[in-house]
Amino acid sequence: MLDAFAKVVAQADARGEYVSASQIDALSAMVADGNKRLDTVNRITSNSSTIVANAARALFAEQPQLIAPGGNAYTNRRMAACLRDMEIILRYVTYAIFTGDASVLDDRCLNGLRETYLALGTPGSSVANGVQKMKDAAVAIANDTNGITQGDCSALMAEVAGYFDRAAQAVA
Ligand code: PEB
Repeated sequence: MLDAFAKVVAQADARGEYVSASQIDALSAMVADGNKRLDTVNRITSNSSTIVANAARALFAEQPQLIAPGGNAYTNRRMAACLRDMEIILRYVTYAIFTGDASVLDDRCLNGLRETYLALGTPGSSVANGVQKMKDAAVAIANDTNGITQGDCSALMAEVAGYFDRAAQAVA
């Protein structure tokens, strides 16, 4: 599990080099925009239940076979497992946003997840669809300019979207 700083050090060490000026510039920009990152994590975290519930509702409206008898989210036990999985994925995405690095998401959540769903007979493409819906909701909440000082959050929002895309691609 690395953060953006530790990753740069690991890469530099693997080459036996000092941390480069361009790497320092990139990390410096990340620090300068740090409050945007923390606000983003705070907003997504404090709206996590809404994000998960709405994404799941939209997924089941689009793919009603999942909640029909015999479906992969049919019975309360499977429904609970499904909501829990979405919550877990969202939680690891917030860790990645926080650290500015995907390694915690990769190592602790996505590694082997596709194989797990294959073994369970859970459709990974449907999970990916649910993750995309969480992405849209999370970005809308994080990027809401209502009532705050407006700044340019486009790079950060692209980064946030990228972590969701990474999770969706890992299971699709
Ligand atoms: C991954 N999910 C399930 C299981 C595991 C995970 C390991 C099996 C054990 C269990 O049931 O608890 N666990 C989960 C995860 C991590 C982890 C992400 C990361 C660290 O440790 N069913 C659907 C939807 C989808 C879904 C498409 C979007 O119809 C999910 C939600 N996951 C789902 C379901 C099960 C499951 C288990 C229904 C139960 C499967 C079953 O028992 O039939």
